[in-house]
Amino acid sequence: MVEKSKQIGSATKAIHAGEESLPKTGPLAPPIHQNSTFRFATAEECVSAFTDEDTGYVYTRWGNPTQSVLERKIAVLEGGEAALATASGMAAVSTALLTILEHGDHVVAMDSLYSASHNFLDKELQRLGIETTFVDATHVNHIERAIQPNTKAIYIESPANPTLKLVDIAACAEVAKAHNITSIIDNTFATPCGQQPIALGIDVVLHSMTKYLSGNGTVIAGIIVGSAEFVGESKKRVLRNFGGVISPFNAWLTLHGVATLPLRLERHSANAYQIAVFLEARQEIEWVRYPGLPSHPQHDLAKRQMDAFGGMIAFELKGGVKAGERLVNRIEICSLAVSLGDVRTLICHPASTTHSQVSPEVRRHVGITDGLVRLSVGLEDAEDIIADLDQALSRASC
Ligand code: LCS
Repeated sequence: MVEKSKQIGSATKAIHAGEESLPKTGPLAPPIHQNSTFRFATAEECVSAFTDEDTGYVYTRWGNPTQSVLERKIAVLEGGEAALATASGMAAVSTALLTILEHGDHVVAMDSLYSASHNFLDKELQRLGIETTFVDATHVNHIERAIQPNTKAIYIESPANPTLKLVDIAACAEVAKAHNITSIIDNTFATPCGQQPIALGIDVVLHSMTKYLSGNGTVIAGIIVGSAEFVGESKKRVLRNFGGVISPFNAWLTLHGVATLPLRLERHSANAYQIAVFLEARQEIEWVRYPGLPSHPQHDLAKRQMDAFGGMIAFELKGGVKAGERLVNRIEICSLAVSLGDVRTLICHPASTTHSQVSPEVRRHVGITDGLVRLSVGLEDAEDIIADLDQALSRASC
């Protein structure tokens, strides 16, 4: 019912999708199947599960009932045919790309990406004889211009970590389709409740579920969503053999997190908007980037393609790195931590932490300045986060 109906809202999907497969009588909340292997009554049953996975589970590296509930839930939320959960967001990035690419292939990727994704595309794929051209994907014509006869994938992040740059997703998908290239988007910052890339024409959506999807800072996990054919290939050819599978416990924690995602995202977004407005008015701050602010250079695009602007803000302190250090040393309610999408407000300095693996030249080129501070706005009362930032900014400028 939930899976078939396009009319059903995302809050209902987040709670009920994927759970249709559970027995009608028994535990209400999806239980955890914390086991590595599965027992069969007969040799025929065992052979049949090996050859046709729809007939049963064999071994948790191949799949697990708890994982399946989570995968159906996210596939329905993203509007994709199927999903494959992975051990981390990076396992989702590498698995999706390795499903498509072979020695001699080429990728066009956005230049502003999460650092490990950038490194994977730049360094690790190069070791396998796969070249990546990085472009400023905020102009989709740059993507098209970089396409070569051997280009097999276009890879973007929107909003990008931590610059909050956006890509015109529908235009990017159109370019990919015109050239018969697989388009992949990392939708971690927006979440399926804030942006629906598959409806905009993208082939493959992936997430670090470590962030908003699980939401409580308890899990490392990832997921790939796409056609049943793509997801099947990812599972059989890559994930099963490379081994980066999700644990049942992390799948279970995540699927209970996802149930509250629509509600959480509303609050993350409402809080972030208030805080972005507050920051923009502060004299200690050079600029603020938030897709929901009219000052965001791509605000019109954000309004067109996003249903919620999310909880991520970037801002530049006038005093650069030193002012940033003073600010993070003075916060009391916000936490100095990497990661994002947590119920708690997290603050970090990407140039010295999350993006320190990216070269200073690339950081400068994509706009990760030394004074850029990233704020992952949590679910506390907005007034309390603002009061904390207010006291920290006032004391940091002394
Ligand atoms: N994609 C994006 C957009 C991310 O922000 C991250 C992690 C990943 C993929 C990788 O996911 P993971 O393997 O960690 O689950 N981003 C982090 C960050 O900004 N701070 O710490 C991790």
